[in-house]
Amino acid sequence: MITDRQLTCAAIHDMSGFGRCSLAVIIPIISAMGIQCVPVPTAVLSTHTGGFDDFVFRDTTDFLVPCREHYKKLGVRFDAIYSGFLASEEQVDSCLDFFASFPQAMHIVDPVMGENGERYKTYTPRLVERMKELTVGAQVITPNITEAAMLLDEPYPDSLTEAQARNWLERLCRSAKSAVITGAVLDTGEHANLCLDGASGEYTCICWEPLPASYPGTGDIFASVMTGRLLLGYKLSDAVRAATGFARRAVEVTIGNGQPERNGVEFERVLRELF
Ligand code: PXL
Repeated sequence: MITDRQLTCAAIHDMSGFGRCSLAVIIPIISAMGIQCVPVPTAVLSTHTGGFDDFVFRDTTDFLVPCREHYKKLGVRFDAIYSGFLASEEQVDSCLDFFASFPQAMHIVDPVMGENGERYKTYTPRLVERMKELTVGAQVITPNITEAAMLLDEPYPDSLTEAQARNWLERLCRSAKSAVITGAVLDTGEHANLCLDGASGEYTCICWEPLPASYPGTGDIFASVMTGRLLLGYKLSDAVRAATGFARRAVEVTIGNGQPERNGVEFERVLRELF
């Protein structure tokens, strides 16, 4: 399955300095999997927005299109384009433009918008509406349960049955080719990552007993490992299983570190497992 050609992934996400989110996590993880990561920052922040006040934020909207034009001119070949946190409505158009410019690449959309039933501080209702457009035609989308509810115009569920979660996946697959829902709380009390491969119809539910802590950036760890595995030729269910396992291991070694949850997951301690 492993190819010897250097795979390349453009990562259209923000660069948040402290707190282990987005590009600060995505670049090392994708690189550890032997894949070249080309970061395309949507914003530069001093920290992520989950639990920090007074963070410094610079929107880089005017950077995205010229950046894409430069790569096109250079003839850079992307095997995947993986998008996440966006800073403005206009960046939805820039991402669509990126996808259209590299049609042979795998388009992975993490529709980063919120967690625990709340929108992130910088996300307006209009930006949430526009994020729905990005999911149309994507190979795989990876909303957490909060984002899945937003995409489907459903109220945030405290818990849901597996049948409901599967129904949500089917509805998400009316826009995207395949869908993953992360961090769902099932009515059994278990937590789950669930996926539906739109092409094969394969449905997978990976459950675990809830852990005593929850960290920002866990979704970025999950989606980066999943993206890497897909690029290495794994089928969706195996990529999701591997990504769930790695994210869980990283969270397990972080629990009990005496740090606030906002400092993020100490994935550096287990990064070598991806090599
Ligand atoms: O991990 C999601 C994320 C990405 N980018 C920024 C964030 C968050 C979550 O809080 O604040 C800036």
